Amino acid sequence: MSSQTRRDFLKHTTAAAAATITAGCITPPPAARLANRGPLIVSTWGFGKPANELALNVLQDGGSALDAVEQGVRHVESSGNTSVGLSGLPNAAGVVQLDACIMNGPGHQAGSVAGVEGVLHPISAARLVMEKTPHVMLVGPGAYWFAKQNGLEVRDGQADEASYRAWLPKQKKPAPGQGDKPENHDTIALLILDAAGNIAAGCSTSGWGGKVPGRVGDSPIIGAGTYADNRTAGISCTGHGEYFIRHAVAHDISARIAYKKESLAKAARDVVQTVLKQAGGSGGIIGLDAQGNVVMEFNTNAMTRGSIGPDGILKTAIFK
Ligand code: SD4
Repeated sequence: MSSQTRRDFLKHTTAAAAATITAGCITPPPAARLANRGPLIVSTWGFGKPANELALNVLQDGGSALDAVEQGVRHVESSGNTSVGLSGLPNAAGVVQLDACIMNGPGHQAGSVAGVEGVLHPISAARLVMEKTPHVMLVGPGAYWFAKQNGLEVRDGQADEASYRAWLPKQKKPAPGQGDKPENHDTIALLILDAAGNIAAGCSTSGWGGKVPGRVGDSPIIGAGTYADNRTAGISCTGHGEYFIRHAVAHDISARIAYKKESLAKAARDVVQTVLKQAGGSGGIIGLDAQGNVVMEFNTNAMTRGSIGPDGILKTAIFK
C-alpha cells in the first residue's frame, strides 16, 4: 500500500486509532480483540456500507452470521444497484442473469445459484439451496424453479434476440485487464465474524455486462469467488471472474493459511499481487480470519471497501 493510499485510508476511517494498518491489513490491537470479539463485518464497494449497517443490526437483534450476510446482501440486491440484483447488467441477449453464493465457516456448508433469471434475491435462493437440499449449486431454470417453489419473489426475465445478434459480431476476447472496468461488473461481497468466532460469507452479482448468455463468473463458485472456513478465513472476491476461477483464488488463500501457515495478509497479498496479477487477472479480495484480522487486497486502480469493527463503528476506505 502506498503512503498516499494510507493517507486516504486514514482520512476515511473514523476509528483509525483503534487499528494498526499494515500493507492492506487492518489488525485490531490484541487488547481490543480480547475485550470484545467481534462482530466484524467487511464488504466490497461503496454500496456495501448500508449492507454492513443492516448486517450489524441483524446481529445486534440476535440473528446469526448467516442471517446477517443474507440480509445485508438482500439490501443491495433490491436497492436498484446497476450490477447486483435484477436491476443489474444484462447479458448480450438483454437478459439479467444472476450469480450468488453463501458459505458458513463452521461445517463448510455452502449453497449457490448461477445464471438465474427473474429471482429478486439470489442470495436467499443460495441459502435455501444450502439449507433445504442435499446440493450445493443450482443453475438457470432449475434455480428459478427452486426459488419460486420456496416462495421467493420472482419476476419474468425478457429475452432480446435482436440485441444478441447485434452484439455478437462486435465481440472479441478482451486483452488481459481490459474486462475489469468497474462499469462492466461489480459484486457485493459480505463477510462476517460473529461474537462466537464463526465466519460467514456471501456474494451476489449480475456478473459481466454483455456476457455470453449462460456465462457463470467466479462469484457462485465455492473456492473461486468465495470461501469460508473457521480454521482459516472468510474470503470473497470482486473482479474479472474468469481469472478467479482459473486460479481458485478464494481457496488458494485459505489453503496457504492452512498448509503453509501464512498469515491472511501474506496469503492474500501473494495471491492477488503475484499469482493473479502475473496471470493478467485484475480485481481484489476482502478477507477476515477468526482472530479478527481483516484484509482488503486488490490489484486494480480503485476499489472501495467498508468494514465495521468490534466497536460497531463503520469504517470506509477509498483507495485510488
Ligand atoms: C464476475 N467477479 O462475474 C464477478 C463480477 C465482479 O467486480 O466481481 N465484478 O466475474
